[in-house]
Formats: sequence, structure tokens, C-alpha cells
Amino acid sequence: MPKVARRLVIASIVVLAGALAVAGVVSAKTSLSLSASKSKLAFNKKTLRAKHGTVTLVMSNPSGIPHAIAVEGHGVDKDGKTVGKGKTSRVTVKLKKGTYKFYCPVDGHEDAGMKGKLIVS
Ligand SMILES: [Cu+2]
Repeated sequence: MPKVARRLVIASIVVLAGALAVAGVVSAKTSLSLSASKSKLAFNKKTLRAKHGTVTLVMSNPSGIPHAIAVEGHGVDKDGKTVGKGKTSRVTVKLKKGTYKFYCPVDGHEDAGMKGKLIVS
């Protein structure tokens, strides 16, 4: 392909991508923050809401107990890394509309109550 033609193709792709982004066709990116409890096996939120698309859950851990954040449902099952006091665990997933579960994947923590609902619209 001649250089000029190649440039034209690249320019068209850039313009098209921009137009799609403006039109909202490219799916949304959402970042949601939550925190582990300082003293209990719990999160500070029971329900989270997001628009469908790429969703990142960011969990801070102010407690001395290791925790992590994970998302599960509709074929999605992804764990963030387990972190200690003062650290942050994050997980990024592509989600469609529906209700998912977020939880702490450390043994026994989900059963003790470290879980909640993630509603994606
Ligand atoms: Cu935990």
C-alpha cells in the first residue's frame, strides 16, 4: 500500500473510533471503590451498581487480616490479589447486564459475610 493511502486508512480508523466513543457505542468503563471492615469479616458495601462494560472493583484493606476482591456470575469468575493492611486489591472484568456477586476469596471469608451484590444495567 502506498504511504499516503496507508495514512488515510489510519486517519479513518482514528476518526471512526472517536465517533463511536462519542456516540457511546464503545461500552462504558466504571470504577467502583469499596473497603474491607477494620474489625469484621465484612465489606463497607452490600450492593454495588455499574453500567455494563468494563468494570473495575477497587477494595482497600484497612484491617490486619488479608483480604481480596473477586467477582462471579454469568460465566465470569475472577479474583484480585490478596492484600494486607493498607494495600488495595483490584479486579477488572467485562460485564453484561445482570446481577453478579462480589466477595472475598480468602478461605471462609465469603461464608462469614464478605459478599455482596453487583447490579449491572
Ligand atoms: Cu477477606
